[in-house]
Amino acid sequence: MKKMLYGHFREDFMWSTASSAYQIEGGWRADGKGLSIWDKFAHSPSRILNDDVGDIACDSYNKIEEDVAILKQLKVSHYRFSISWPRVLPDGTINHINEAGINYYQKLLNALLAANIQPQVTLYHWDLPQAIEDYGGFLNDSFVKLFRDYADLMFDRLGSKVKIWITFNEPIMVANHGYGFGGFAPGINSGPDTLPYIVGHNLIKAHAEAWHVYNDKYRAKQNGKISITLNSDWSEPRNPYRQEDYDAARRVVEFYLGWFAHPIFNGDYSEIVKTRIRDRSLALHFNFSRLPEFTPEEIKRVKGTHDFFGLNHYTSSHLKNKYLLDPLLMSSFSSSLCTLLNFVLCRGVVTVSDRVWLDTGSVWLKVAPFGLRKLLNFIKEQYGNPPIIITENGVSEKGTVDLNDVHRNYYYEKYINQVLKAYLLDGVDVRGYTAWSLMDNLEWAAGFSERFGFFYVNRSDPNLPRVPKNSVNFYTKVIKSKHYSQP
Ligand code: GBH
Repeated sequence: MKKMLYGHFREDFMWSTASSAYQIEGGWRADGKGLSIWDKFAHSPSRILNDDVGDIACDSYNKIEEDVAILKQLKVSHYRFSISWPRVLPDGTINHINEAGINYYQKLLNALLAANIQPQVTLYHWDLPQAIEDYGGFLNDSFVKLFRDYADLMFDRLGSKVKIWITFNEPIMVANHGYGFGGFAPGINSGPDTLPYIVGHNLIKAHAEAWHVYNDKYRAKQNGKISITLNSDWSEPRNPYRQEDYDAARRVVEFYLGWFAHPIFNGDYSEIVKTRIRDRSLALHFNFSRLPEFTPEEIKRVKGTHDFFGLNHYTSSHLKNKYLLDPLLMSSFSSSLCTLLNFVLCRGVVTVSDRVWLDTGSVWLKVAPFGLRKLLNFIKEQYGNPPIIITENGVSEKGTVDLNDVHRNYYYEKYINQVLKAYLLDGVDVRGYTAWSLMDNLEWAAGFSERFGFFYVNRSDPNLPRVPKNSVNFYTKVIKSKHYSQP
């Protein structure tokens, strides 16, 4: 039997839990807020399971006190939430500032600080102002300046109270699911190989500009840290004795995490990403690669725009090499078929999940704690041993409400123990851990059906009370002991 590890994280370890604006705030038209792409998406038929919408969500817009009270109950040192861009800038531009929206975040920040909870603030967690989308959204490179101006305003108005900033949450989801497969807002289904690369390129440039604004104008007086949050599963070779499976597994992480991490940490896209996309583009009779190129000045501007590595991680899979189907054949598939085949297969691999791994309330999420330790080590080796903040990790349930969520305790126990191993045994510089999520909320296209929260939100009661699940006690115990050991 494997021994559990006993030991301590750093004294200043950040124990956090998270949420995002569209998933919890509601108040979709309150006090001058503009519409976001998720407002529009959710109101289109059949985009979200059961046609759920985030109009009210958990009503956090009107429940600052309740939310801070449950954070206090959890005893977290930090809380990660996001700002709704159209709430503060209804048309996306600084031409029209919605003071009522800024006021909400000021009040939330004040309440958190009064409770001695440090904020970790995400500028963009998927709710683009619809007004920007109407001009092409992330496909239009004026997006870079719009994001820069928005970030500048937030640093100016809120920055004295914030020490941790995150520019974008999971840019790959924005690119692939928003503009490639269409399962997320704005719901554009163009296939995985065209628009997502343009979107990704603009996201990287916008991130870099926000980092530079902070660095040049605010860092000296506000003394905070700013970076980006990337998500990745861990990919384990199906057969580690087969070099081609090993290479395939690695290629997936390089494509997935490396798409964004490589330019930001190492400069430019990695060779493997550049070569593969170029080869496939040429085989499809393009006379250029569909992956945009950075100019040498841009490479310099982007490289090093990080103060930590923000990581979201939930699950792992096994990977087998798969020789690419004939690219012309692939291109003749409808994009919905490509959705089925998915991003990964289009890159020459097949995903298999281990039947031994436990199922959860999300089809994509199998419990495989070892993967987090491996991914942390991958980041340490590939990106120069950066300080890492785990900005999300967690598990869901579905169906009948059971407040005795022992499966969640099990998940957190095993995953946090792997983080401790990475820190103590492998020397990975882990600075914080964030459990997703504070409370049950709108799980994007899955609506309210998948529940990740520590607190159950009773949606049949108009007051939307937050009811603690068993895992509240578990997480609180872990935090209080400041270390982790098997209870
Ligand atoms: C995070 O994304 C988000 O940041 C957070 O807002 C969200 O609530 C949380 O996870 C839980 O999902 O539908 O089979 O194509 C996590 C990464 C990757 C999870 C893509 C959902 C969809 C797989 N996500 N995945 S599928």
